[in-house]
Amino acid sequence: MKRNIIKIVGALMLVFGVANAQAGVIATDNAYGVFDNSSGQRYLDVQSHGLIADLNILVSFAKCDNPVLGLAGGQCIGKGTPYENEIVLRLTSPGGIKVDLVTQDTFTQGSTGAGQVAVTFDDEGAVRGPQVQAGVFRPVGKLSAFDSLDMFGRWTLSIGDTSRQDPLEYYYSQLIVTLEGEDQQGDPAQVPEPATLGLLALGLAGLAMLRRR
Ligand SMILES: [Ca+2]
Ligand SMILES: [Ca+2]
Ligand SMILES: [Ca+2]
Repeated sequence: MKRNIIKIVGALMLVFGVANAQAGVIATDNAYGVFDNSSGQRYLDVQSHGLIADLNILVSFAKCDNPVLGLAGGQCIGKGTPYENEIVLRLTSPGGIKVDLVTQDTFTQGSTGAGQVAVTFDDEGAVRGPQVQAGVFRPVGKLSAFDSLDMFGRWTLSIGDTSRQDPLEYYYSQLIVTLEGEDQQGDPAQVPEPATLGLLALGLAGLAMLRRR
């Protein structure tokens, strides 16, 4: 009996440990779209609560000379100027705080186009180059504006292309969050959560009661 209780407490702690390690992708959108002298929105719905220690967002897109790449993505087909200066991306929190990721003229017109790329916008990322490239880069605004907010609710990614021709293609996005109490690598912090401590106390109390019997 005592051994069973130890097993149960151990299993519960394991479950809580795993649930606590939720840094990483907390919401994804995959609704492909083409924007050309137009704008639109994509929604990233976060179902659980937690205070944000750090938030990054990955956006996969393509900005090529005509024609569009379509769902297949890949390299640019047209080899002319991709007009990367037309790209606009902005993230808005459930409570309405807006952070610009890319604005008009953040990038130069570009030369031949990078094809479909995945760019992670991260305050702690590298300094942006003049042209679109895949990687981890600092956004125009500061994503730290979202720090210590509850992540729960509907996040909005606004996507725009500011001029005709050479459409912006959107593929997918991911909201990546480290919660308070987790370290910046996304592992659970070494300090046990109160909930885990509570469980441990319950387990120990159970053991003590058994022993008394
Ligand atoms: Ca940060
Ligand atoms: Ca970050
Ligand atoms: Ca355009």
